[in-house]
Amino acid sequence: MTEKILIIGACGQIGSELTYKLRSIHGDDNVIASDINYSNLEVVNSGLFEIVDAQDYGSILLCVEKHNIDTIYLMAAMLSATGEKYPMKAWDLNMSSLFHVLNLAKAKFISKVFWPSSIAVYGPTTPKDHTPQHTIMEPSTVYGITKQVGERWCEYYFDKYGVDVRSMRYPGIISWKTLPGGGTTDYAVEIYHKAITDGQYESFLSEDTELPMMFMDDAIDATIQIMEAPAEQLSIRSSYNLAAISFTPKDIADEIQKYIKDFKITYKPDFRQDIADTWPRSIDDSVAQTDWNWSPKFDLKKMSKEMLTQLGKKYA
Ligand code: AKB
Repeated sequence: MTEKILIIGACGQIGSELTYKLRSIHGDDNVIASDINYSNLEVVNSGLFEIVDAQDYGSILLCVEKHNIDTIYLMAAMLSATGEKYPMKAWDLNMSSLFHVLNLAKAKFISKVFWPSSIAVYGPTTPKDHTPQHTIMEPSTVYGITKQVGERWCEYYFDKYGVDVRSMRYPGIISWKTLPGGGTTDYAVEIYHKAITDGQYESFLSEDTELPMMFMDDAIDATIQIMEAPAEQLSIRSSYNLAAISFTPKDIADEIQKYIKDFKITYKPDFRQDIADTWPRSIDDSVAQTDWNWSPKFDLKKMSKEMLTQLGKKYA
């Protein structure tokens, strides 16, 4: 029987591209996109779409039963920067949505779950370079706390109830189709847009702030790879470290200047600098490499070329 997939949070930066990719693999009729509103018309008009409130168990169940869903990708979340403005809202959304989906799997309405964690699970006491899979985790943002607690619950549901939940710790994700919203790593997307539209960018992180990042195509490939991996190959049921590139705002600016000679960058760090300062500079993802053959395809050079080419066409 064909697998039926529901993506919750399909209008967002990663959810939208996951929708397109999963439809190309499983067929349009087998992938249902959903979100709390119609905020991304490209996704809404691209195939089957349902309004689903991730915080309402009944709303998700209704959709699961209507479409005979087997697998849920839970992509709805409040990210690090917005979460600091609305701590209780971030806690409620990030935790209740995860519990609803895990409980649907526990009750056997669905058989498989993907839930993204983040490098935000790490905090100021974590080793900053080549951060290992198992290490100190004392996150200092609400978002990071929800992701760390979420990881513990994923492992608990796997151990106690046999729920097949799979997860990875996304770094900052860079893409050109849909803008991210409310994250600390968002500068690395905005900078390419502003380079094309304004020829300049004011960075909210300082020039030497190095963070782990990844191009969208790699993030989507990783997500699909972990979901297709045989269950017995997965040794981690909390969340896998995942890595591709690490760079600073200055590194991107230098790369952009190779294409746009007079591109100017200025630096005005704001509250997001305090968040970035608690996160790792680089990640050791050797467990993901061993367990499910993870390896990224994009470095900063290749990604910058692709971003500027695609955005150049978009704004032409
Ligand atoms: C954020 O900046 O909050 C996210 C993340 C690293 O999870 N992009």
